[in-house]
Amino acid sequence: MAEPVQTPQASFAPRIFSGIQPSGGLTLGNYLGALKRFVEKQDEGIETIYCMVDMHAITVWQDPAKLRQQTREGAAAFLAAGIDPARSILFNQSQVSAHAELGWIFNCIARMGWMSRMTQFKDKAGKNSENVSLGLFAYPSLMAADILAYKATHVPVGEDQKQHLELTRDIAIKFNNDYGVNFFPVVEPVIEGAATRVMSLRDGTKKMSKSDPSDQSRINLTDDADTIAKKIRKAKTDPEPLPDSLDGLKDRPEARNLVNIYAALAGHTAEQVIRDYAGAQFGTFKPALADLAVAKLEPITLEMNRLMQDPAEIDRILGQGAARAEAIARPIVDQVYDIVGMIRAPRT
Ligand code: AQP
Repeated sequence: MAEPVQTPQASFAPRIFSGIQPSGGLTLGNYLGALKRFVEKQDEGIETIYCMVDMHAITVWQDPAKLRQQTREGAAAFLAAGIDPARSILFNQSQVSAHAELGWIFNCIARMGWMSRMTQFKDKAGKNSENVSLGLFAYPSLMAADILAYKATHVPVGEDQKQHLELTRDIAIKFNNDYGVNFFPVVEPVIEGAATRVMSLRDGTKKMSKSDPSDQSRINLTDDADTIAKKIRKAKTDPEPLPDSLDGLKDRPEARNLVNIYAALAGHTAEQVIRDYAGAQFGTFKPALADLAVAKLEPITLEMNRLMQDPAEIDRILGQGAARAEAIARPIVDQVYDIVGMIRAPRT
């Protein structure tokens, strides 16, 4: 094994990568924790690469026709939220084989012990860990490949992905050390905003998730105005009015969640929301939140519906994005093969 080397981060040009699984319809959690911030990043003068990670989605069973529909719908959500395919690269993961190829190399870098500590695997596998797919266990190493196939330096994500990004850093460092190279950057997670972890509307201790069996637990980006308002009205809360400081929300996870959602949608801090609504009952706060949610989400939903009328156009955008992504990732993965010692002979 070669001598360990330090990785000077300054030598890597900044590049942003992030993805969303088409494992269901996108939720308000995906919007506030990821999509909304992806759009903001587009204007920061750094190259932005965004991906519907369909290969991650099949780590749990997906009906093929639904997977295609969800991938297009996810892409439509990116576009409707403001991702401009001329300024950002937008594609679906399986169209760029570099992800799977580098994922395999990283399966040989990551250690079983590292993977066994991943809380998302434990949560998703639950008591059924003997029966879940090997892909679900290896998920974080494919995620590292998604990011590092582009030598991305910054990854905007929700709070739940923090541990996977730490693993991505460990994989990059171990690869660099094992092969005595300064090849991969050590990525920075970018976890920002008032709603980095949007919680279920039925249980303030559980993450809002697209695969939660209860549709009442989440707001889907495809929900119409009435449905959004109803779900917020029925969201679990407690009988107390809102306090006059954030400290007063410490043991009130459901109330804290609604305040965070309001803040993130309004572009305020949670402190500002508490100042504005100190002493308010949920009978006042929930309708205000519902109005705000509808005002922010309805234009996105309408635009998604419009885009979904023309699936061929969505596929065209994803194909173009894939060609641009491939042009970046292919030479990087080819260099990885050279570093690792794979022969790449000319085809005669
Ligand atoms: N509740 C959430 N709050 C804030 N951010 C969230 N994200 C997801 N849920 C929340 C962020 O959205 C991005 C894409 O996530 P993903 O779809 O790839 O996977 P996930 O985190 O496992 O999301 P779900 O909805 O829970 O999917 P399923 O149910 O299929 O597992 C990430 O940046 C994530 O942090």
